This record gives sequence, structure tokens and C-alpha cells, in this order.
Amino acid sequence: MKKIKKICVLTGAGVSAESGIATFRGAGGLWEGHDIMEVASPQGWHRNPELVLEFYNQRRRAMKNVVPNKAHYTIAEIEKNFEVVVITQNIDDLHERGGSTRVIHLHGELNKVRSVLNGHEIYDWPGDLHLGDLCPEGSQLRPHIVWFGEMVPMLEPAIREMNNADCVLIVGTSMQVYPAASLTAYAPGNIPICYVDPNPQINYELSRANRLKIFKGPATVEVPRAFEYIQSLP
Ligand code: BV8
Repeated sequence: MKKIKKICVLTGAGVSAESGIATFRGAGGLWEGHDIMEVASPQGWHRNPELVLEFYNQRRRAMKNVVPNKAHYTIAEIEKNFEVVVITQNIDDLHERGGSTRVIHLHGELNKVRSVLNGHEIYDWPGDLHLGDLCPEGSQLRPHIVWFGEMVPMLEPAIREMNNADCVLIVGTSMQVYPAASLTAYAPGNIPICYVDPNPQINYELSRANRLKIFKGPATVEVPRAFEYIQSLP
């Protein structure tokens, strides 16, 4: 069995839940009270851009009042013993603030915006964003977020990282949103996959994993336990 050197950590909203950021699909979740397509789709943006901007302005403001939790810190700490790449669906910056040095944001970043005309022009934007906030070339700025129905630009880099992972740790995701939820299929077939979640959802790709180990519980408790398990592997 190959010695574990590289760990890919695939995270979702659950890793930030104990920091006080609402998940999407839980009771009282972000999508509760919102039709996803109203606030997180190009159609919603065209129909009511102010509603979409306010949805992200509220989340950007809320992000200033939260801090990383023990799961973020543990994921950063194990960089001392392993090569670690975090592949997150989250748009918050808690992995970076927790100390992780290699983070791929599959679905964008709350603190960044981009030109509606040119997706490659990305700007840091810690404050509220309004209609009339324009890029230097004069086009409207939008959240640097991947909405439903939009391509996932960081998918290829994420797949390349999974291709040579020696271990995958999944933390706090319902594994329902594609293509992010398919990423474990790009990891080598015989490596250990650990899944930390109080309510783990075994999707098709995970049902094909032959070394899947579930750590059922909250991330702050189960992420340290999962790393102890990974470190105990030959
Ligand atoms: C694309 C940014 C194509 C916005 C997001 C039918 C079948 C399959 C797929 C589709 C389909 N119809 C449409 C699709 C495609 C669609 C999709 O997957 N839809 C789903 C809903 C069915 N995907 C797309 O549209 C993607 N693009 O396919 O493009 C294409 C190709 C070519 C050309 C053009 C287009 C784009 C998807 C990205 C959408 N953007 N976010 C924002 O953040 O506001 S997705 C959104 O969901 C977030 O990013 C979030 O990260 C992601 C996944 O959610 P989770 O993170 O898993 O959160 P959730 O609440 O679901 O779960 C939380 C988990 O935490 C739970 O398991 C819970 O138990 C756990 N938990 C709770 N507390 C704790 C905990 N865990 C640990 N500790 C705790 N304390």
C-alpha cells in the first residue's frame, strides 16, 4: 500500500457551520426563504440584480463576524506532515484564515468581484457591491461566484489534484452539487476516502469507493479523529 503523502480535502458548507455560517440545505439554511434560482443563477441576476447583490452583500458582511473553527485549523495544521490541497465549494475565506496555504475555490469567493464582460478580470472587494460599481473598462461588476448553470472554471485544476491524491478527506458537504460532487471519481481507485459529516450522503461516486470510512458527527470533533485515523494507516 502506497504511503500517504498527499491529501485532498474536499469541503462544503458544513466545515464552516460551527463558525456560524449557515449551510444551504439544512433547516434554516441559506436556501430557505430563497428560491436558489432567484439569487444564485444568471437568470436571477438578469431578472433582479439588486436582489442578488443584496444576497451576497449580506453574506459578505456576515463573514466579517465569524472566525475559523477547529476543523479549519486542523486541516491547516496537518500541512506539517502531509502535502494538503483544499478543494472547497465554499465562498468564505475561513480556510485561508485558518492557515491553509493551498485552497481551490470551486464556486468562487465572496470577497472578490469580476467584470460582467470579462470573467478573467477579478478584483478584491471586501465591501458591499452595488449597481453602478464598474470595472476600469466601464462594465458592471458582479460577485466572483459560480452560479447554477455556469461553468466551474477551477474544475480542471481540482481534477488534476485529485488524480494523484493518496487520500481524500470530505468534510461537511451533502455531495449533491455537480460537478464538485463527482470529484472523488477522479482519485486513484484504491485510496482511503474519509467522509466527515453528521448526515453523510453517499452519492453514486462515493458508492463506488472501495475504501470509504465515515466519521459521523460535527467537523470540529470528527476532523481531528479522521486525521488520527489517516496518520495510523501504514
Ligand atoms: C454546471 C455558489 C454546467 C453560490 C454554488 C440535475 C442533476 C445533477 C446536476 C444538475 C441537475 N440539474 C442541474 C445540475 C447542475 C447543477 C447542480 O449540481 N445542481 C444541483 C442542485 C442538482 N450544477 C451547476 O449548475 C454547476 N454548473 O453544471 O454547469 C455547464 C457546463 C458547460 C457550460 C455551462 C454550464 C454549478 C454549481 C455551482 C453552484 N454554486 N454556490 C453560493 O454559494 O451562493 S453551489 C452551493 O452548493 C454552494 O457552493 C455549496 O457549497 C454547494 C454544495 O452545498 P454544500 O456545501 O454541500 O452544502 P449543503 O447545505 O448542501 O450541505 C451541508 C452539509 O454539511 C450537509 O451534509 C450537513 O450534514 C453538513 N453539516 C452540517 N453541520 C455540520 C456539517 N458537517 C460537519 N460539521 C457540521 N457541524
